[in-house]
Amino acid sequence: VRPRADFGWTDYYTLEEIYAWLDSLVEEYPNAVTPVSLGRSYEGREIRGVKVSFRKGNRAVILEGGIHAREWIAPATVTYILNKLLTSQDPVIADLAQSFDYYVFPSVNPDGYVYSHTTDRMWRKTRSQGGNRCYGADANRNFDFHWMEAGASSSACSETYAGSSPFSEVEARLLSNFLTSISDEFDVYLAFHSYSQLLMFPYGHNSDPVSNYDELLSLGRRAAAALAQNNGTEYDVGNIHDTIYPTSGVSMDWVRGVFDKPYTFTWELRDKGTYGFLLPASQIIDTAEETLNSVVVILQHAKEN
Ligand code: ING
Ligand code: ZN
Repeated sequence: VRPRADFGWTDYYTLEEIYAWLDSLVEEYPNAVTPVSLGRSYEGREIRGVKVSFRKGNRAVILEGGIHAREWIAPATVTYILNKLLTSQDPVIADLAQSFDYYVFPSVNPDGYVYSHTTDRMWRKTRSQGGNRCYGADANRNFDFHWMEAGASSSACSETYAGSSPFSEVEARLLSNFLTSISDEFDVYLAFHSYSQLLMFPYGHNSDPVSNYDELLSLGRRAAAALAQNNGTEYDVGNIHDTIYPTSGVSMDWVRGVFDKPYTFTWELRDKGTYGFLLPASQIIDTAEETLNSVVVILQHAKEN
């Protein structure tokens, strides 16, 4: 485990290193950062995160990373944003850090993340025992909202295996239980994937516009414009169904569909296929920094509305 001093987003970190870093935040910011655990994964690892709260009475924002194991830029970006919330001297970011509480989960599929480090770099799913000697389900097809209606597979060996039933995967179930327990607290849900450079909002199961479609589209476009400012990185913006492909049982749609949360977005981070899931570590900081710019636009809007 590299020491805290070496946690500088110049490399991808192991689960152990990310968790050690979370511990260091709790130590360094005892009045603002508290540890949160969703419970234990299929293989018994804790699914850990932190709550950041500088003020009483704030509404909350959720950051979800790593539901897909091989998308290493997602936990890297989520931890980068978390760090900036705690350390940034930029008055806009410092204000947003004070104005919301944050529940931050860098790696909600820890078994898969570890497996992608130790055994199979291209692993996506959980590591539960499926059928046909295949392992794992797609935790981002396993949520109980229009489960298995579109873009999900009932074959245990498929990369998009939806699981044997909604919330069959303990990781998805624990995340949903936690979100349910704090559902009165939050209005913003931000999930991070890679790759394709897309910024998406609900839904995936059909293309019917959500009630605030126009607001989300224009907000998403403004966020993408802010993202592009640093490095010219171009994102497409729209609902899941029309922007990437039909899907169902994904975490964001469950949050929107069950709790009607107004501001739910999913990023497909860099790149557009040159490196794909194997995005070089030398791109982490630029990716995370430009992404933060888009997050800021969304949070400022949420704050004002
Ligand atoms: N793509 C996402 C997937 O789960 C996605 C796209 C994310 C769709 C969130 C819907 C919601 O298939 C990757 N690369 O994982
Ligand atoms: Zn993904």
